[in-house]
Amino acid sequence: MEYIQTVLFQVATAGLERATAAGGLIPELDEHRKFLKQQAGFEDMRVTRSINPEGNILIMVETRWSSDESLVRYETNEPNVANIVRKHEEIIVPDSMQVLDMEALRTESSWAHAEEAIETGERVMLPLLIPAGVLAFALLVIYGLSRIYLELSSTGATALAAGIAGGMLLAAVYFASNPRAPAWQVGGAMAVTALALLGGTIWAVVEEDEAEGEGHEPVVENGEPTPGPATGGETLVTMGDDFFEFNGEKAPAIPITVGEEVTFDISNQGASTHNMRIAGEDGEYNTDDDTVSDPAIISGGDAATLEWTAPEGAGEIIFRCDFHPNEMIGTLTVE
Ligand SMILES: [Cu+2]
Repeated sequence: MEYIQTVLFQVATAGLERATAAGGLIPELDEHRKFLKQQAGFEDMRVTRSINPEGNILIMVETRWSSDESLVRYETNEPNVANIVRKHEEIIVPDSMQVLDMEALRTESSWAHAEEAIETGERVMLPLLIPAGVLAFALLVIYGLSRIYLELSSTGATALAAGIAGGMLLAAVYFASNPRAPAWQVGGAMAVTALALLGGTIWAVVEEDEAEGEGHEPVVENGEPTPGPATGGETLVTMGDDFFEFNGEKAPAIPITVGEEVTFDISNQGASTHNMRIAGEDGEYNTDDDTVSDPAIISGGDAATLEWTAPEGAGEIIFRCDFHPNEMIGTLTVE
């Protein structure tokens, strides 16, 4: 809140010259300003004038104070505007002087207080916002990059990693050699990184969803599993993390006709690396008569084939993923 003392008085037109002359009222009020600036609580002094209908000069001297006490202290001691004006009463229109004490209802300083309150709020918020922002950015980096890598082929992921490393190196060299780089450059680099990462993450998540959707489509028709191509030709086997799937069945038993040549079309729709290894007729893995998918290591999102000839006798032959040999298994039912 602001407190204002207004001293109003009139000077006859004839007295104006004396008022402005050296040693006159107006120079003395200017001098008084220096004294006021040293007083506690003083904020501002304004001298304004106008001509009233009688042709006299109406002068208004305002002094502004930050508190009631500072104004009262000023008024009850000398010098003050009122006693300076009284010393020049020969040029003052008789009985024209009025002294008013006023309280400002709304002032610049109340706006200043509001700003101060906002600043205080910012001071409280900043220590919370900065770590929260850093955490969000770190999570975006971890989640986003992992999603993006999983969606890329191994060559693409290598290229992306090389690109990111090169970009980080360039940025580090630039900011190290320009330690006083303006804030907008640092902020801009971070914003571009965050946007690229966000865009890549959205792309990766959308791609993954589409891949999942495709994976489930051919599995069920009219609510019933479609019979697989039991004899010859191509047999579609999909891989997830960590299971084989055939006709919607996990750890499937795939029917094969005796003596048939089968080509398994393998689609790794998981994120992990898998493969498919069919045991030999002895039912053992890693013996000479195993058959392994081509390639023998199938990255997430990649495809492979496996050509296999069923034995002449009926029976069950097991297959597995070498990377997840316990849970990722299936059976070929030769009949
Ligand atoms: Cu596996």
